[in-house]
Amino acid sequence: MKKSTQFKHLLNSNQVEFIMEAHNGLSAKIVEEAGFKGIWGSGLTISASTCVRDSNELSWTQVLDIVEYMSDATTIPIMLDADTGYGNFNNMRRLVRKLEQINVAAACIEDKIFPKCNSFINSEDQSLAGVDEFVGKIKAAKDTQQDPDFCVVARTEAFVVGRGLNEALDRADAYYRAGADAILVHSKIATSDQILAFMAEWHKMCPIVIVPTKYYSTPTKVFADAGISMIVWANHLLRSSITAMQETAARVYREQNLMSIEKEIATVKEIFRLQNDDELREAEKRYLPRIEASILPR
Ligand code: SPV
Ligand code: MG
Repeated sequence: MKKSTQFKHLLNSNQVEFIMEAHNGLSAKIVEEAGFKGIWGSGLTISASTCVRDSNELSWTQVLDIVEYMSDATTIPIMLDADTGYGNFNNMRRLVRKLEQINVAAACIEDKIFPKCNSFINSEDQSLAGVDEFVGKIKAAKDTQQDPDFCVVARTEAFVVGRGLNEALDRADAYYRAGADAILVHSKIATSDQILAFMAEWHKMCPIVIVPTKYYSTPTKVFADAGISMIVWANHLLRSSITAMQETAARVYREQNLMSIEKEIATVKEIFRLQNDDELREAEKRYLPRIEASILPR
């Protein structure tokens, strides 16, 4: 099944679905091998993995170079966190064309202003895009896609910048009417109160996606009962790898040998497996001419 179709089915399934963050080809493959049915191409973790800020410091083509490796390494769909669409409606159209070419299933765009800033940094000072401008961007994306199953997920940052429930609902409603396949409602508070208040009023017009990074202590069943369609675990592979790398670097620096670390880390053989090295060995047997002993110089 096409990746876009897989993703559309996930969004519209009658149970809550989960997608996990990845930030390069390797982490994307690890997400798939863990059993996840989809990948969140996180703006935060893709930028952090290059050690630049989540403020559109990477150009959109640099982001897509990374996402293409993620797409090539996996068979499950990717939803790219495409920030604001990297510009206006016209940049959005070009983005959709390129995402389809590299087999990315969905783009999530947020109603902020380019260059965006991460939702957890000085968010009360951040501005929202005008509703009309953002609606035009959604329509432009939907009109551009060639594959009918490519999904555009519209994210509202109304709660994040300190606006209330009514504005979140009004924006979600406008984005849904503009053709968004789902709405991502973001919240940065430590409880799920804003999300649950939103769900109580939303009446299931289209699927709702959430990112419970800050309200992680809410049991998943609460979200399922509230009718949430998709949960994004947005940054947890990058965060766990940071901890692991810091511990390994510190220990090897301190101990000046590899003795204590060796048994706790992935083997080199495991790297080869993830790179699918066996396939190359098999292909060599098929395609690489053998150097016959008879033609070797004496
Ligand atoms: C991301 O993963 O880049 C997101 C989610 O947009 S958040 O960091 O919570 O804004
Ligand atoms: Mg982001």
